[in-house]
Amino acid sequence: MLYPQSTESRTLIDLSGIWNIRLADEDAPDDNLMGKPLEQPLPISVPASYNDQYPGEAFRDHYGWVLYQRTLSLPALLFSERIVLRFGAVTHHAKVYINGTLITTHRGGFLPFEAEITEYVSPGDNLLTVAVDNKIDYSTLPVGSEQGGNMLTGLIPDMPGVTPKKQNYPNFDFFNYSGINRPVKIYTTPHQYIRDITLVPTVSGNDACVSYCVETVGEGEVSLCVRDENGEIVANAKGHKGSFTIQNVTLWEPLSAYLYTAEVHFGQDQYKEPFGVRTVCVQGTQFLINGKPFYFKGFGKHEDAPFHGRGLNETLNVKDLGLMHWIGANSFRTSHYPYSEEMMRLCDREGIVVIDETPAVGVNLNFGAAAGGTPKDTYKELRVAEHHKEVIEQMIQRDKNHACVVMWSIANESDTTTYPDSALNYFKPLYELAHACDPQNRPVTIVGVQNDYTKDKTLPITDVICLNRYYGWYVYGGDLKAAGDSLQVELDYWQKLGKPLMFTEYGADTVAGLHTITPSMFSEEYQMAFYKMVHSVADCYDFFIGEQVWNFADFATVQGTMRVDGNKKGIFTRDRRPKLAAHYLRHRWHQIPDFNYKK
Ligand code: GCB
Repeated sequence: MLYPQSTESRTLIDLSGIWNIRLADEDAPDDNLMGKPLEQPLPISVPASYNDQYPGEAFRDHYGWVLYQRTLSLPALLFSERIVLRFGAVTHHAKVYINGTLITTHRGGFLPFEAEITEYVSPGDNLLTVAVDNKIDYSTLPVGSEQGGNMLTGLIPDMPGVTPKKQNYPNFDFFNYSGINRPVKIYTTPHQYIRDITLVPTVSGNDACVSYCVETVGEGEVSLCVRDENGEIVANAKGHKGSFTIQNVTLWEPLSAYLYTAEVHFGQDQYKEPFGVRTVCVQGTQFLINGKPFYFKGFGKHEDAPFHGRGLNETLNVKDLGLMHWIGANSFRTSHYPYSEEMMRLCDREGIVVIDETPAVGVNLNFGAAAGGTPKDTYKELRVAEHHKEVIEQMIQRDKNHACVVMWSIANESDTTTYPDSALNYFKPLYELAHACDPQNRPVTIVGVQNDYTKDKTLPITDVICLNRYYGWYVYGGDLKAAGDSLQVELDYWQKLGKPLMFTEYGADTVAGLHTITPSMFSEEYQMAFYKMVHSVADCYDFFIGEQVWNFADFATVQGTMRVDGNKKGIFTRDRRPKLAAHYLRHRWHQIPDFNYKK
């Protein structure tokens, strides 16, 4: 799906601003009432999560549907064109009505969707209503408890007369921020239009050969004009499919980005797709970018900020990438869902390398909030298989042209060891699907949870072994010697597989400002000692090709005994102040080259 833009043939209207909102019920709203103005609505900022915009549990812990509404005032001059309404992301399920008519629905809270609305709108005022459901359960990604019930059952007997409030219990460790989290836009195209563009670069010597495919609707000829960053034409092509050559190409390199623009013409329509030329592949135990062994230095992150929640915050995106440059990082993973298109475009431009992850988190009923009792076969109990395919397809479809994306992560911390065959049967087709969907055929991974790795049959089929490891925190917390020794035992095990391995998470909760002479858990000194311990082990292994620490910054989670005002494993605080470990990592990462760190 193309990112909406204004060109010589397309008009773009951004609907960001103050909308109306009304909290609704657990059950879907009555379609027949969606053409009426909301009763006693409150103002709400879009895009942003609604949870932190008002004080009180009603907003923060809302369970179920909310109704958003605004007037769409459309100029008459748009009406000779095709008019499209597009949502960057609505978390988690949306029903969209115009003037009371249901025009589209979408499930999944982190990917865009759109609908042509030409027939449903008239010049002047129209009423746009968006019903949004934030319920998570065994059928959603991410996974939550069924029916808003607390997953921690069995600790106490049933208490007669006690009815716990219904709320979302995430089977994952981040707050279930909800609402219209990304921009809503209207754009026009001519009636015969460009639907999609696919670009696949290869490099040979000093030149790039880029094969392309332009999908269109209607009759007509396609032509492409490719410009460099100075606006000079470097290649031309004609036809829906084909290839063009860029001579003396400037490569897109990590931290040294270069973007070309493919200006595509079809009839009256024009679209400008930025793209970078770089190659990615796994060879033996190395991860090659532009044919050179790359070493990942960076973070697992979140889209998370005070007030905005998970809503698009472009100031914060610029700030975060600035901090990555400051600290010497070159990469991050979009833990645990695809990030905004705006962030992906920024990473293309800034040369930040991205591991792009689906929202498949919590696919594990023997872990976290779901754990306890007899072991469960996650893949028999959850109802996410079809939706999991959908999110893989939609994520790759959205992000396929981004130079910054070098690998797809199709899940975070699924249960791969309680019923190893069940997990393998579930994941093998998904792994193959991801490869089949990607025209650039990037490596595909599944991020592994700390477990009895010797039983795991799933991770070994992936292209890069990506591990989340908490030796020194959840395992051997406070005993960094035992932690380091166990880490070594585990790395010795994986080394035999002959594939590259990296850490996609490792970290320790750290309360900013808490200092101890002798490093002890939760202090800034312990966080630094923890990282030094892991690095002293990992640096000894050539097949260890990257370190992404957990987390870039402190972030909000559900309330609970495990979290004091959220997860505190940030290298930066939630307001982006550095903890002690930030200075240590900065020193280390500026000394580690992006390429050829390991032999
Ligand atoms: C993990 C999860 C991440 C959590 C982290 C933690 O393994 O992937 O979502 O936040 O651990 O801090 O416990």
